[in-house]
Amino acid sequence: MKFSTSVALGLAAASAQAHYTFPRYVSGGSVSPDWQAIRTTENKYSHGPVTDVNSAAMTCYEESPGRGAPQTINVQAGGTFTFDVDTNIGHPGPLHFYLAKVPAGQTAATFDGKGAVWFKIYQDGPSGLGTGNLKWPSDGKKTVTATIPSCVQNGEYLLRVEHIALHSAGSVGGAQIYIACAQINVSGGSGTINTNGALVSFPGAYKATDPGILFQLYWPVPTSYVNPGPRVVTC
Ligand SMILES: *[C@@H]1O[C@H](CO)[C@@H](O)[C@H](O)[C@H]1NC(C)=O
Ligand SMILES: [Cu+2]
Repeated sequence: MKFSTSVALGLAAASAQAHYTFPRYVSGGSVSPDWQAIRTTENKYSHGPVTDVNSAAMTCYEESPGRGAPQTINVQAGGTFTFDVDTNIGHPGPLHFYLAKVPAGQTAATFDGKGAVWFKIYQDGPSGLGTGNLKWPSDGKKTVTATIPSCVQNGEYLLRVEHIALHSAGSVGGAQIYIACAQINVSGGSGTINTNGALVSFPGAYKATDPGILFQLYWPVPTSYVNPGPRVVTC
């Protein structure tokens, strides 16, 4: 009895270690404290994923929706924002970044991120398609960096990082989605961005059966990967 309990605990610890969160940002070479400009996520202890794409957790995976984070970080349009991963991107899959402009009368700390407000600014996919040896650009990364498009409008935004782990994605609900939202204030943008037809809601943007979510990672050997969600908005 004792033996099997410790074996079970060991397995649980091993799988929890592969899970991850995005609690910190990197600025000027230093790493921030946890949950300063990034809203505390529900998985801050478990590090576990969202697996229901229709869940309210798909917005920002917040522990306490409505609370906001204490800080909002100034970022230049065309500049970057780096999330520090706890402990690293431990599973294979695509990385996405989305932005949502905070509506007039609200702030990055108060906006709930609901509605068709999100546009995608980055996605990546694997190399090695058709070889049985896929390589995902974010695999094992300790930090992930979003570049804020130079053509955005100035003002406050939520910046949503999303990594979709595909190692168990061959059945519905098997994809593991890791999410966090940073509060940023953008200046220096040209404001010429065109988000027509590219604004989505979370939840709402994805279906459990989207080919990039319900996906056989290992067999049959994948020959293509289609990221879920809208087009990437570029300048
Ligand atoms: C956002 O940036 C603008 C331009 O630098 C600045 O005037 C404004 O005070 C900033 N807002 C916050 C909340 O920091
Ligand atoms: Cu995991």
